[in-house]
Amino acid sequence: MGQCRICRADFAPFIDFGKMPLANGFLTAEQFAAEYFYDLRVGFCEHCGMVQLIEQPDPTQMFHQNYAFFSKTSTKMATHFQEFAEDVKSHHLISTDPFVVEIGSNDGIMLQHFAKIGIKHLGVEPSANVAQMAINQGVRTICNFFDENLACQIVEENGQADAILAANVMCHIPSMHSVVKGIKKLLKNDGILIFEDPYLNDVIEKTSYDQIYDEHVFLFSVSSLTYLFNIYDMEIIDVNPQETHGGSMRYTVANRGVCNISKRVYDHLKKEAKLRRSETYENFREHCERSKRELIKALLQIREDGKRIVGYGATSKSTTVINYCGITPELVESISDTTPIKQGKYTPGAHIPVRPYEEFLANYPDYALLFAWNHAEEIAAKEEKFREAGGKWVVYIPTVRVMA
Ligand code: DWN
Ligand code: SAH
Repeated sequence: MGQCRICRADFAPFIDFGKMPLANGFLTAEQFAAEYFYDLRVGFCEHCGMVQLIEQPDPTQMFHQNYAFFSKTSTKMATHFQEFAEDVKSHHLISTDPFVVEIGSNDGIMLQHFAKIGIKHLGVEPSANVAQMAINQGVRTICNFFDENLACQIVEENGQADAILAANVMCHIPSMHSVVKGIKKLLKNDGILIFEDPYLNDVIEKTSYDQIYDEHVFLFSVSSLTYLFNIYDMEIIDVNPQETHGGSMRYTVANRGVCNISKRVYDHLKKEAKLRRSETYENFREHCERSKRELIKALLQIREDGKRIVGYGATSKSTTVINYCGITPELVESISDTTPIKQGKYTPGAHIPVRPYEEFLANYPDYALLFAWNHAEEIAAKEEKFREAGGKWVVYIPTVRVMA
């Protein structure tokens, strides 16, 4: 049993992925013996509708000076955040000297577009290595976890914000009440909060269970967030589905009564009726189990045929897939990744070697298992030569299949 982080009601898990290591806990052979594991179980709170982990490692174990994810590793995401910033600049910064705060600003992928034209801005980023990268590029960044206390400190030092932005971070923060209280204090009365996160309905429809890992403590929906913001006299005034990260939702939130509510919000609330029924999650569990069986069967068959498989992208998501499905280095010999901090290390739990991308190019495997499936378009364009050389892709979202 768990207690809902939003409404305090008790709720039961609907799926248990078993013992899991930290999704970004890439490690050296010397660190294997002391590796940390927790139980990855997910539940649905029938009272407020929030889908969440039962147990989550302490945030300081996940976000620190050696954080392994750098946002700028995807060129498509760089374009996405440039467009996000343009949209904010042209529609939401109406005061003469606006102030923009971004929570979870990582390497500055979005805030750089405000910094370079001299807009007053501040990033809040607890992982010191990625924060430093942003600072080096002229993005003002405070290295800390966003919460109510930090929000008060920011207001004292900088004044209130016109816009608070957050991408793929709100769902990472267990203490949501402190976060929303902080946002409420930090935002001007007519200010705007715009954030996006993986969308629960996409995860359910695509069986993208790999969006579930330690860092993602919540899977948000319009309904569950409506419940949360309502407590603080705030309302979702618009929602915009995004294709990023396999299906996300961008939420625009304001203090109650300040803006009109878009029809899209009501439409989504209606569409989400099935997300409030527990059988949706029972079905999801069955789909996960089937995906696991089919993926292992496909990989075993390829190996029995004497062919080589290399993973593509040592993503956080892959930690759930690898450990839940029981993928070993005998099945997937290594994983190619462009991030220097991951290269030369081993994947969490299963200890598959992570190798530089150049090795993939120099020695194509027969099959590449697409762990970075959310970047499929960008990767397919880049890897045309692999396909021409006879290389095949194994994909598992939304269903397991091999693509020539
Ligand atoms: O929510 C989160 C999202 C935004 O980013 C975080 N909790 C952590 C992280 O999740 P992820 O690791 O699953 O994100 P990505 O963007 O799917 O990771 C892509 C990985 O693949 C990176 O390690 C870089 C690598 N990569 C690659 O080797 N070649 C990526 C691309 C596009 C490539 O061409
Ligand atoms: N916004 C970026 C990064 C997402 S990864 C993008 O979309 O690509 C999640 C980021 O949130 C990490 O950089 C992590 O260090 C940061 N983070 C985690 N908890 C946080 C908190 N309480 N406050 C601010 N940032 C946090």
